[in-house]
Amino acid sequence: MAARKDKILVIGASGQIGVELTLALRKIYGNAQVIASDLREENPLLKDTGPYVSLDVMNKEMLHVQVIRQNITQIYLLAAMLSATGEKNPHLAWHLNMQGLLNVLDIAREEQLHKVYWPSSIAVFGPTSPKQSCPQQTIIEPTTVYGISKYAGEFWCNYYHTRFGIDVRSLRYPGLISYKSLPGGGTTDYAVEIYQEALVNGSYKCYLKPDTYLPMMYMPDALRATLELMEAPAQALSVRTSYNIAGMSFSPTEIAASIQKYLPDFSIQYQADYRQAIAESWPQSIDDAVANADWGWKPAFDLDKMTVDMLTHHPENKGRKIH
Ligand code: VAH
Repeated sequence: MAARKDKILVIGASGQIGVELTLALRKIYGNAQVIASDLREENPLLKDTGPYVSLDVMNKEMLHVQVIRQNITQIYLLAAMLSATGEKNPHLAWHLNMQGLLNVLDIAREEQLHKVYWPSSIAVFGPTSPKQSCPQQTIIEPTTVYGISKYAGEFWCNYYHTRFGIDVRSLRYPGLISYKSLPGGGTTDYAVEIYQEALVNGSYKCYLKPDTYLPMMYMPDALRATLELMEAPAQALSVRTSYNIAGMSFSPTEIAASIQKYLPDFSIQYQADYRQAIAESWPQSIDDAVANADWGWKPAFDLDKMTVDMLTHHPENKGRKIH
């Protein structure tokens, strides 16, 4: 059971993960106990569900003032520049992803925060990592700025835990798929766009090749993994860099076939772009045995179960029956 006195600051609360994680945390801790923040406007889905402040994670002084003024005890840091956008703005991606984390870790130390959550990604793995069942510990040589920043960040989390006793926890998310809030700038975003396009246009032009397998996860599984990790007893955690977690792996051909089971007229075309090389640098599947052993992680959604849920609840569904 979460400690009621805890007060949580979610940084990046208007993003794809942030919106749903904020709503999930508010259900556990109470609306007033979870302060949502972002550089952007408040996501409409958060309206009237709890406090919202405009905040730039790069402004360490402002962030520190908010943490003190709001009596924050936990920070969830979700603000980051993802892989595809990061390759167009390498220095900005490095600066935001790294300095944002260091600002939060420093304040966590100065204010002795109870817990910090920071997401890493399977993007830390590179072409020299095993393609199938990529293990928790292996050769890790990222080739994108996003992957480099996430891998460096993992070591900073481990350092602040070991050196200063900060209870910072992290997951290597696969590509995340949801219908509530759109992602931005990811290589795996095709798996979100395809459902929207299937419902709206009945067809989708995919920027990855048909047989490009990638590790993916439905957002409800990602949220549950995050909350289960954060609620796990500290002594159970053997990993203080970031845990591998797996949901499913599929290719554009397979997700298209899954959609066609429920929308038979859906068609897909392919025109690979620069994101193909990023996707090919990553593993095709992930071994999450350590997360299972340490805190019992198990995914609940496979591809067809996700497809039914996505098509049924998608805002563009317009009342269509999916069965
Ligand atoms: C991206 N959605 O595509 C992110 C993810 C595994 C990739 O971290 O950049």
